[in-house]
Amino acid sequence: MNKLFKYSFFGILVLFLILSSCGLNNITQNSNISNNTGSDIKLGSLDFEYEEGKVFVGYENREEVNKIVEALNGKIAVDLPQIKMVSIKFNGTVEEAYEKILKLGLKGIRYVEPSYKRYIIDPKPVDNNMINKNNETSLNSTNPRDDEEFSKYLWGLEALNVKDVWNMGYTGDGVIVAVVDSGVDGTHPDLKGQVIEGYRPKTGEILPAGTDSSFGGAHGTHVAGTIAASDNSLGIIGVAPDAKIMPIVIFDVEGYVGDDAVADGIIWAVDHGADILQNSWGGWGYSYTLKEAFDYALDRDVVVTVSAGNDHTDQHVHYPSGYPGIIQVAAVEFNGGKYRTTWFSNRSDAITVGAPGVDILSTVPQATALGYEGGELADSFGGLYAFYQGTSMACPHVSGVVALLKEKYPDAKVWQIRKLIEQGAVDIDKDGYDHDSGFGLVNAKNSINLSLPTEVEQHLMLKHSIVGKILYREYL
Ligand SMILES: [Ca+2]
Ligand SMILES: [Ca+2]
Repeated sequence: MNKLFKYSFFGILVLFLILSSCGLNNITQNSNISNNTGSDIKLGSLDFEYEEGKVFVGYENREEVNKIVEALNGKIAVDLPQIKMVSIKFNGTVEEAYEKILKLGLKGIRYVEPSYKRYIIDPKPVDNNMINKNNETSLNSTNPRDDEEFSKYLWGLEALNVKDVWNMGYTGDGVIVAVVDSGVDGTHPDLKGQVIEGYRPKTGEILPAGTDSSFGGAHGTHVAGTIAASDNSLGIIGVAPDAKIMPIVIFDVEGYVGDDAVADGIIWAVDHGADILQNSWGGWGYSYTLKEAFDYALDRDVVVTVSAGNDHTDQHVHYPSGYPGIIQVAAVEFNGGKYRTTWFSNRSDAITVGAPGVDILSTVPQATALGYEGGELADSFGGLYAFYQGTSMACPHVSGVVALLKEKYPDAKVWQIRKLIEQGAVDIDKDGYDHDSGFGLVNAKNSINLSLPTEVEQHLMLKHSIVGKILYREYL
């Protein structure tokens, strides 16, 4: 897809979003369903891509759910009492289901919504000229890139000032990062010992430590390497080389598993000790189910990082990046002697910081792994590596920095970690906070040297949501 086409495409998409936002306060309008039954059930918008034959029901009163199952002649697929949600499979359209449910006149049902489609944020094609430029340019000779086999390619580590933090003794030891993605090849020589037990919500399967779970492709393995590739002189080194990776497979063999299964995966990760949830994926359509699953994590001091997306748009309706309380990451390049946000990175007033997202070398699945998609370099033990770029590659740099901070401050609240990330960032692009890079380029050294904020500031987050309300929410 060439650039011009891409810009035109997103122009049309933005226009579509503006048009479709006309009825935001009554999200049922566009689907010609009138919620005039006196019911206060919130209905998810049908203006975005979703799956037929499935609805998610959020409840206060579990008994009422059975009436819905009966009316739809359906079956419960996923049942998550932790967030008071069930998903129901049935024969028919979601629009028909909405009508049937509203007719029941139920009390104690909070919301009914469709199963929206979401996608891995695809890496952008890498321009080989850019690789050479970034490899050869000395960003700052006082910030070396370590001495792994391919350290010369790891410009992101230098941009983050991360080696100084390792020298202070912080390497992510004892911190668990859940990589909510396409699975991870735990058999890769540079991820050996780094991948702990994970979860596959599609099948309910526990994934043993050190195994290959790259069911949905190479993406998750690349993300995992940026966070925690091993300090073993082979290949590359992660931002937090002593952190551990917990794979949560939400892009499985047949693609996205659905917001209900993702919620199951998030709850599993939180209940099994994850300190950070790393998310380089997203899509349109505000989901209450997904929102409440992430809140389940945030309320338990689990930090959530999400990539902003590669669509170049200035928007607020991309989820999970649009949910309050998360750390949203833009992609930064080093170009023309300075750091700046890349052309493809999404813009919005919800960007937290930018991080290296161009020409990022990281681990990819071995030829024997499920997610094998080829690679460009091999280490001396045959481990494969490839250059990817995108906000998907920027986000794990921030997850790595968060892992270093969590080692220093294991009991920190989510809002405190977020503050450290924001306050330590180096201002780039327009002066001060801006819609491209947020607070600027993330910097591990600056952030680790800050003391933990001790008082909750009255700093409220401005967030727009697809339900037409401007949500203010204090930092969790
Ligand atoms: Ca290594
Ligand atoms: Ca700025």
